[in-house]
Amino acid sequence: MKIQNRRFAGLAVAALVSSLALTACGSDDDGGSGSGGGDGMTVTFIPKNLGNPYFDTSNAGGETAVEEFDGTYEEVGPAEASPDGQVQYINTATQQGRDALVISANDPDALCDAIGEAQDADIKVVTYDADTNPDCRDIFVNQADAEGIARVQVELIADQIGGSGEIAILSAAANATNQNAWIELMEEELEANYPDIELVDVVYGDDDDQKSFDATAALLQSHPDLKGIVSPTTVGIAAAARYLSTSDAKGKVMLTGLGTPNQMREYVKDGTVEAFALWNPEDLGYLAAWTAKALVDGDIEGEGDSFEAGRLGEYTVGADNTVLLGDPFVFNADNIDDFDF
Ligand code: RAM
Repeated sequence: MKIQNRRFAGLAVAALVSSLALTACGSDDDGGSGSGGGDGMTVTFIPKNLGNPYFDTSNAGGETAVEEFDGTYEEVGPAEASPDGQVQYINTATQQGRDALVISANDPDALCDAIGEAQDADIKVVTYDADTNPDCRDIFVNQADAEGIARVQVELIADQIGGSGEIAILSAAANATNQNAWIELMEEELEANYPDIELVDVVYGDDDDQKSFDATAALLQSHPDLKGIVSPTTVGIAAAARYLSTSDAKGKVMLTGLGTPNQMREYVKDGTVEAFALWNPEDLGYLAAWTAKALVDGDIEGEGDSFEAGRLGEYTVGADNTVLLGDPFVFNADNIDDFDF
């Protein structure tokens, strides 16, 4: 764990703290019928699902940005993290003639037809958090470099289990582009650098609390020698921590992955979890909204173009029309109380 703290020491905690604000629920707000001009830009955020504190925080950042540029913000989305549910909301936003959509995709392909229709109607489409295939959206706002996200999780679990033994992954939805990319890179990292760690299972909790809780119980049953679980989803890691915290496996089966400090605090304090990682979700939503504005205003079209993202400053669109927020950050007992999201 100390290794990771050193590795990520370059990240200024103070900067992260100062850029975090208390966030309220980012659900529907002044629903605004589409405009396509007039008073201000209309921006619709479509998260993977509603009711996930991670998206409440990121979308609150989006709402702040939209307010800053005098646009109209709304958040809509499915209760379950499914692409079908998202397609309906994309279609509705298209009919309403919104100016921009900001989407965390539940599937790399399944949204592309609906997104194409939105683009035909002159709507700019930004993905954030979870991308579609690059050719079906305008720009992807990436929370952190995928290799870095994968590496930090492998380092954390390797450190926590003493460098050898069986581990499993508890993921989100089986088609989630972000988790699948990270899992593939974690597998490569394990293979290349951790010969004594065996990945024995990958299971899916669909970013649903109860399914993730049950999947944790099932993992422990089917793998009695399991030494660690990596859950690269804020929903999964919180559910797994809740399960472990009252089970005999507490402190014996280690758990890490990607979590929010507020959801994980009690499990860090009670010794269930040593350390986990994430980025700043509020900044992610904030940056995604400013990216949408730059697209609608015609300030950016693709790679090489730069724009101002409010308090975050200037960003440049990189390869594959991607904008990169920053680095992942490791949370542990020493720093978790510095954060409130
Ligand atoms: C969940 C979602 C989201 C992911 C985070 C880490 O909230 O799956 O897409 O980025 O976890």
